[in-house]
Amino acid sequence: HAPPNAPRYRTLDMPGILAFLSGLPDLAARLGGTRAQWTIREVSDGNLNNVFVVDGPRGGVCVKQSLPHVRVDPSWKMPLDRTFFEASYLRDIHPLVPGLTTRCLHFDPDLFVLVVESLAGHAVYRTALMSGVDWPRVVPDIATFVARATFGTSVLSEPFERVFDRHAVYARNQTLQRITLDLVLDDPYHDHPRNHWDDVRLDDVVGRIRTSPAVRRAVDALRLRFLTCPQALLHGDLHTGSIMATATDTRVIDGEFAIYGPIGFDCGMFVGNLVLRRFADFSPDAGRRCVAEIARFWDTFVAEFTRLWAAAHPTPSATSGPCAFFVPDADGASPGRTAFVRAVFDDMVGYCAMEIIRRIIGYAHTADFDVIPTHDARTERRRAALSFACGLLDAHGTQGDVEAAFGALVRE
Ligand code: SR1
Ligand code: MG
Repeated sequence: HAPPNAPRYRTLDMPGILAFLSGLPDLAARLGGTRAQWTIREVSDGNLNNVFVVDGPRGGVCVKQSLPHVRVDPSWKMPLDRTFFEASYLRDIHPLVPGLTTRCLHFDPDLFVLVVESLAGHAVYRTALMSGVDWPRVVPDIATFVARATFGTSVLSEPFERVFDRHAVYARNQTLQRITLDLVLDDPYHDHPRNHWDDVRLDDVVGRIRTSPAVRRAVDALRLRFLTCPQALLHGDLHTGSIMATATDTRVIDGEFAIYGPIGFDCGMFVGNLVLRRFADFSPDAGRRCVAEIARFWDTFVAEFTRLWAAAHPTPSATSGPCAFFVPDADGASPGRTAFVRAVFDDMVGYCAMEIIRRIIGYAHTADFDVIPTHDARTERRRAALSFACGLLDAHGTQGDVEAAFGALVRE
């Protein structure tokens, strides 16, 4: 049934997807051959949408369609506009990170269908990590992605008028912003029917998270920053399931949660998922490797972000650049830049902790712990991850570097 504000909408089945593509000459040419030669398979993996991969003799495409409800819960009704925001996000950031995401090939505003390049041979990074791969390119690639996509959509690189116009577009992405506000930043910190965990042995650590005054202060501040600190265009859901990779190629997908917000939110969600993986990994050097990965992420992010900043504001002139008050001092550093990057670090640490917590006690859990063979061991590792996240929030704002914030992972 078509929602009242989208009269031409219908959910496409597989023959419907093939018919849709055959009516688009550019996409049909990309696939090659005739419609009878195309193959289609459903690859829906996330919580929200239908996703299909279509292959033809010449190439393949990935087709994503919004549903009028959450895919994994049809009783949870939802507007269709999320693929519009994902298409907009890809069009805005692809020029900034061309090799690190996919190109938007087509968006249909009646059917809310988005078509992107297909990533043949790539694996969902979370699944790859669970199978034990070690792909050293992914972490620095994601750091580079975040640095370039956020810097390039901020007032640090563009006139504020253009940034504010774009911000106004994504400010309409309220359905998914509400999901993040509720599911990531709010529900886990009080009783809510969407929360769930399957072992009462987690109750005490959940109680600790909810009653610690320092944790409550940090959570309140981070929730407020999410809504009041529109530093740059964020991916908004940058967990390891939003990354497709091979050993040598990394692509960020699924930008439907795109919004303006604090840059450390994207950093923290990614790092939080690395930490979740660490707690599910029993290999003896898992902690050391995780701390090294987080350090590599942060160092690469800072190097790229400050390189872009210095290149955009090369001289200490009061009138140059889109945002002249961010010029460096004569020695090339900048007190403003140092403070900005430090705030991104604090946000990264805080949102990392909130991502860990919501993935264990909130609505949307991740598969990371499923590889652990026994229920007792799964509970013990979840408990350890929650305690670690609680510690991050307890000390929030006092950890000056990766070692101070995450060093305990070596011992966990
Ligand atoms: C109802 S949506 C639940 C979660 O799935 C998405 O991938 C986001 O992470 C969201 O929080
Ligand atoms: Mg997703």
